[in-house]
Amino acid sequence: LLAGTASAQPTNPVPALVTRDGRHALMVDGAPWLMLGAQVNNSSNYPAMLPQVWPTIRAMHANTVEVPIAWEQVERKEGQFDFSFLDQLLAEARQNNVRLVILWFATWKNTSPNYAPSWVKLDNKRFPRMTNAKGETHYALSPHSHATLEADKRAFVKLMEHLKAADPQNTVIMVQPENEAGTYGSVRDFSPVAQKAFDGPVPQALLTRFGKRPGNWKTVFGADADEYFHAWSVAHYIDEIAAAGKAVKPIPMYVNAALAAAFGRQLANSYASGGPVHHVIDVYKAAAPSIDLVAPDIYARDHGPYLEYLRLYGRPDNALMVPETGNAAEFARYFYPVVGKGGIGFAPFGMDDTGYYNFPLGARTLDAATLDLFARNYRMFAPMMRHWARLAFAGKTWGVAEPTDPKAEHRQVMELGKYRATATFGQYQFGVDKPTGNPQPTGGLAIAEIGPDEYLVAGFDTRVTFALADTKSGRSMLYDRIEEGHYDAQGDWVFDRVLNGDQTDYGLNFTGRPQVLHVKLGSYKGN
Ligand code: N0T
Repeated sequence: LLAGTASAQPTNPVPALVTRDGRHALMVDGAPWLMLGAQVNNSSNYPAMLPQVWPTIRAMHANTVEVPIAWEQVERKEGQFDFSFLDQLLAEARQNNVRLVILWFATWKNTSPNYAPSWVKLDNKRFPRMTNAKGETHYALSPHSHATLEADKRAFVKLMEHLKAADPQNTVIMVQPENEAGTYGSVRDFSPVAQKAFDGPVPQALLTRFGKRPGNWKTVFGADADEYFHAWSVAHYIDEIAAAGKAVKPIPMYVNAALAAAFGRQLANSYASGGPVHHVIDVYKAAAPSIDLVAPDIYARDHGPYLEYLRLYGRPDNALMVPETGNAAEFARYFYPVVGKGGIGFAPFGMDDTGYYNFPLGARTLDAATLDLFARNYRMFAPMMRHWARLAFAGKTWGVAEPTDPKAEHRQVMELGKYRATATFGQYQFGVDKPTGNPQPTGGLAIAEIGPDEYLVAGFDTRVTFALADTKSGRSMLYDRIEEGHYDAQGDWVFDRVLNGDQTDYGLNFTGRPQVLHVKLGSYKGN
């Protein structure tokens, strides 16, 4: 319209992970975003499969889909690149009004090089595999090969260049370089080149992070030396790839972990050693400054370990995100502690209709009833996800999932500051009976503080009561006003009715109906 108004054109900020006061937000289009995610099956990364992806994604009401892009698919012949699937994926994601997370399956996919092109995975001479402690060839590619790193990096940079050109609207909001990196069956690479590095000095960044004095790996880290060395080597390799990609387009990048046991310490050759398991998060932080966060793939069904993983990975220096979780019914409720702890995203794995089910990790079959347990959460949260993400970034959210440990007595407590909320599971709505748990563990509840003495409360298959946290205040709490309503497509609150009487006198009941409440609490002197 006018010359020199270029700066007045609408800008499209690149997605970013921001941290403030030890809390995190994934900024998408300039505001915090809550990833109501889903990950497709591994081999759904071809155009012919997409018609079997979108119906499931739509049924879930997901707003973000995680899809692999494989090195073998974009560079089948060395130096010849083909991003036609990515183009198709971008177009169809936009039609379906969802954002994307790209999973770069390359040097390591569940630790193996199966997704590397044939010219890589069949050429041990040029792209060496690791050597185990016995001197035998190990299946995994070595993180100490410069040639492998350069080849992977070159393809990844091409991918990011393509994204930069083909995705000015940032349909892709995050990228995951590699997938479940690390190594099964050998704690580290014992090849001569690796051994030489192992006998050499520990890098300064790691010494600083751990407050250690200089030395070689064994003298500095003792029993942890082998695994820390491997974690450093793998993380550093991925960091170089991520940094080169970010130099093209600086969108958030994360790595996902095939987890070690939540409690206790296993032998390092019994899990993906060198991957971002919880006890090496600090190694990753030192080795991979270009990686925005490390994330747990949680397939543990039990409440205890699940919550422990959330605790281990949700840190002031590490945003909580669950990029993969089981798609069996009992995983759906874990959405609530994730969003309650300010998590930026949650994604069940295997969400398409291509006929593969990774039981016992996930569902035996993804039937409609199972799918709907995930869908009901997203349906309810979709219109308020921006609102929720802002509140989470401000540290004003809580959430619980139905526990299965008998010691928990079907009860979870949330300390909200001035108030305490107690959630119980498997009780009649009148609330005089003891909680016995739901027929299957489906209960989940999230609470956000939206104003003084006022809370947004939403969930399913849960009862909740509020009380003053200070039981000796000489005051009694009452429900001043409880509004039931919903958020509209613009994210504004729409009042439907006031809850009172039986609906509030004995506690608030969340059933299988989607229910969002605004609960205003009050108190009076006397008890
Ligand atoms: C996950 C998924 C996919 C015997 C498994 C979990 C995804 C990857 N890996 O369906 O392969 O790409 O990130 C590995 C869990 C191993 C447990 C072995 C139990």
